[in-house]
Amino acid sequence: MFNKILVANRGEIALRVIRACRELGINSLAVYSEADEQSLHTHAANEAICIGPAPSDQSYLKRDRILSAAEIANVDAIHPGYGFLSENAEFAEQCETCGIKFIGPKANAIRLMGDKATARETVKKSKVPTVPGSDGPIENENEALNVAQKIGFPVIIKAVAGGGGKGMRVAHNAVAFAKEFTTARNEAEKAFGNGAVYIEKFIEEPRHIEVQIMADSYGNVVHLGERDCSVQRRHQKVIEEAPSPFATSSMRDAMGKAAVNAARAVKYENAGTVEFLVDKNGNFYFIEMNTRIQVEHPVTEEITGLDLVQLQILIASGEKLPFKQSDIKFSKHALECRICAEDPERNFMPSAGMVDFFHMPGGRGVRVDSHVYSGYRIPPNYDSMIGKLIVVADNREKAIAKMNRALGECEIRGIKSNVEFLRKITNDPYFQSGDVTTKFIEDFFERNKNRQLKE
Ligand code: MV4
Repeated sequence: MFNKILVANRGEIALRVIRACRELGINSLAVYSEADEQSLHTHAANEAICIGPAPSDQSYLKRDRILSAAEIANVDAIHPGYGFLSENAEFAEQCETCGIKFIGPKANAIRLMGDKATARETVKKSKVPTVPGSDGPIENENEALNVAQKIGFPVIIKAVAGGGGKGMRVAHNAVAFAKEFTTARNEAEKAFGNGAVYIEKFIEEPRHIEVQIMADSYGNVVHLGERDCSVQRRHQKVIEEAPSPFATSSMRDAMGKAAVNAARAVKYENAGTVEFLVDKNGNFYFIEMNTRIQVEHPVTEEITGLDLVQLQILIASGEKLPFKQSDIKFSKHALECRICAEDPERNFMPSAGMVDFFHMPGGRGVRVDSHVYSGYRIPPNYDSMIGKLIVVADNREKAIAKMNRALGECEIRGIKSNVEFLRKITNDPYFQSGDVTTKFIEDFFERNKNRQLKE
């Protein structure tokens, strides 16, 4: 087992990894930017090294500085968390070259899944259902139009280097297609330095359901069930839950098997998430694989009783998965709300600054993963998520009631937060019914606008 792990991240996930290390008896090294000297991760770790100024590209994204810190402190492994360098294949490779274990998949698997067209083609060969579309990237407009006409409109044009919703365009007919194709290519070139795009049939009002997988370095792969992340705003998840209120046990089984096959297709190792779009008839289609631990991993932990971050560390250190698929039992219902420093009344504008007072709920079945405390100053340089509120209860209805109660106990002063907005969602009858697609928040605003007009 490792003696010391460098945590190459900040905020709640850095703290989450440090806590896992401590429970396993492993020393932790925090790296921090000048803006994060007073951040909890800096203080919770056994050691801490400053790696540069506040902007991420001068600190948390500086591979050479992080590797220097790793060498100076003599760490055995690096946990990248999510975001930053977590899906950077070159960084994973550099770690291995330096004799430091990267806690995550091999660089090759990151690379294959990072190219979204290659990912599609690779899993398609392994019996994983994909959305009807082009075979790989498409260069030429005529060829693209042929594919679009073959699969039928509407179609969606996606950047090969994209993911998370960036650089996507929808075309509803052949006339619009020419324009959208060119725009998508130009946007992709600008955003990623790679103009390559591919085409898929556009699935209307899908659910976003993803499957957690875990794989060891001996070829054992299991799935840990699904998470429903349909409640999103501008491609940012807002509420996640497990199990999905839409998934039947046969869907769960089939998606689980497909996710395991997707992981096997790239000889995947460590924790990963296979994303599917699910249409109204319950057909599911692979769209992407995320090769990291995800923000919403706690809902899976709460319904399986497993510690995913500890498992990541055990697997990286060369241990076998301590269970097989049939040992994994799902029970209860978990919900997660992402608490963000933002102002819902000003179009969710980020709200950095001094947190004068910060009180989080507690009680049975309530978990808070946050790096924030009273008197903490939120730097303006990073993501606006300041914590996650996770609840678990016997069923979905009780979990929603618990979440509503817990949100009511949150007290955050000095900055704006989305807590009241989250609470309104938990009170929404459509959310409560579980009939929720990726269009939910848009519809939610529409309904509430009408309500205000009527009153
Ligand atoms: C789609 C789609 C409809 N059809 N692909 C958005 C994020 C990226 N990971 C994939 N996304 C989508 N891909 C096809 N073929 C609709 C979306 C999409 C979406 C997906 C998940 C959650 C929220 C979303 C919001 C808008 C669009």
